[in-house]
Amino acid sequence: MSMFCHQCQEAAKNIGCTINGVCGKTFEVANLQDLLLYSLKGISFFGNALREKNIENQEIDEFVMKSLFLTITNANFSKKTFLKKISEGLKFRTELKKTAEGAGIKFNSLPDCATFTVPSDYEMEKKATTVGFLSIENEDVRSLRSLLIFGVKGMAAYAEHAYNLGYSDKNIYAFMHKALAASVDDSLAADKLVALIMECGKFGVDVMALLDKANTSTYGNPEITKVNIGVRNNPAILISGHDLHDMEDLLKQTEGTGVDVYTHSEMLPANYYPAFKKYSHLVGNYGNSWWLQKEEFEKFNGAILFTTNCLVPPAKNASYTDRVFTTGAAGFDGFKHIPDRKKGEQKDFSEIIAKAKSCKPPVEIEKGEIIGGFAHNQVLQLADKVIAAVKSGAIKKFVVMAGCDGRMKDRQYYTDFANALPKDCVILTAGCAKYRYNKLNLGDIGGIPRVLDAGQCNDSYSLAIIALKLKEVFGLDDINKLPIIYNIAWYEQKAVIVLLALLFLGVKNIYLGPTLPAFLSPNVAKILVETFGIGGISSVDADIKKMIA
Ligand code: SF4
Ligand code: SF3
Repeated sequence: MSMFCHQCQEAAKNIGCTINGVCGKTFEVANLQDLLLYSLKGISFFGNALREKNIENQEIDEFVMKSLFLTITNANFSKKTFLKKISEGLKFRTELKKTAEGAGIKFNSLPDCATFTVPSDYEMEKKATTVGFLSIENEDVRSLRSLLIFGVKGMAAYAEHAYNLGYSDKNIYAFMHKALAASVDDSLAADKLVALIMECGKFGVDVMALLDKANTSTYGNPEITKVNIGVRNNPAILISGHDLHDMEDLLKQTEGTGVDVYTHSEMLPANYYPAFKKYSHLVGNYGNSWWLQKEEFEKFNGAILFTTNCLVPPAKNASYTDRVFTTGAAGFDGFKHIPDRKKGEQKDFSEIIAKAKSCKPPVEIEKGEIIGGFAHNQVLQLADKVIAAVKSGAIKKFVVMAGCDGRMKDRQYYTDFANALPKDCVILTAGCAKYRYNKLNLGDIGGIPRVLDAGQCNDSYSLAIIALKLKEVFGLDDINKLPIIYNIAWYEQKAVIVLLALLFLGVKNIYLGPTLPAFLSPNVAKILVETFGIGGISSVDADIKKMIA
């Protein structure tokens, strides 16, 4: 075994990747990600203790958040980035240790993550093979800590997008430290870890609310929008990932240059924001969800910018390698990386724009329009219509099909499920899961489209707000009495925080697929089933019978 990673839905054999990642991550990068996480645990060991004395270090809080984001699935594949981050992390750990000693904090003993040293890259790589999740012997403890840490990784991703727009919450940083420190505390019994996982869900709600506030205060509330999926005849840039501040900088810098901008995958919802819709060179969305990028990037012809996940390592003979740029948490040795913006300035995208100008226009792969923009503010404006449709029986059920898409063949289930749903059901979606059914012609119910797309995966928050509003309007005492069913697709760790947030809000009986997480031990899975009614999916027919009944 050269590595062990079990954090995403593609984990080999639904156990874990052990040779290289199914995602394309090399074993070296996987191990270095483990070591970076381990050093963050060491940092948090001190950071958490210091917080009890009200001593905080903003720079280190931000480092922890950004580093966690680097380790989520399909964000960063760059070995040199991880070597650098581990060195930086160990310096921060030393700084915090000194601060703790200076503050008179006494520790009975220090865990290895708080003391280990790696004087060379070689030592670093050697140490990295010993600190992954398999080093936790008890499978239930390993499972609970995994669930907690993967939730925190998703939380960090959303926190960073909010941070990039100038929004942050110290309590969220404090929870990251608390959770990371708890994950090396062998005295914590399982019930304490379960409580922390629930608390993680609470901060999941908070971080999505924070990001919602950051996005909507900066760019306006998403509104119903028809998004063009065809192309124009100009050179162009395709922007992928989730970071709206990058979107803003790119649109500003490309305006008037003759270079068009298209969104890709999770950036599609940028088209719904008033502040972006005003740019006439934002043409629309190109392509589908992340896993189809190898073929679609060949055809796009222009420059491509990854602001976050999901990046797929290119084939050796890919024509587009020199056209791809990364920024923020995204990284791949071989793609050019655009550095962070300096305070108060824009990121410098001039190199991407120059590259785009030398490229041919995109090849058209689709034509037409898709509709979206049904985030909470917009849906609540339609509340009367929606409520009337529910009361008259025109809408029988809402089906939340939010989350992630992925390349497993089994995900055809979601297309078939959407197609097979009775015509009086409306799908509420968010995240790249939508690409499995957002181009089907599912029609509408009295003018309400049968697929309502709220936005990116973090906009699952919108779906929760809508559910809470409906609960209030219908005078119900329990969110589970609403005519809403949850059939959620997961892939990476942002979906883990979304799931924990829904559980914290009291949502029960969520169907989770296409497979249950590899990191759930039988006992932990049992807790989730017995406490929250979480279940897996089976066949479309059987599930429709079960869920719609
Ligand atoms: Fe495997 Fe997923 Fe980990 Fe990649 S992120 S190594 S696919 S479990
Ligand atoms: Fe998709 Fe990667 Fe999760 Fe933001 S882009 S939802 S998988």
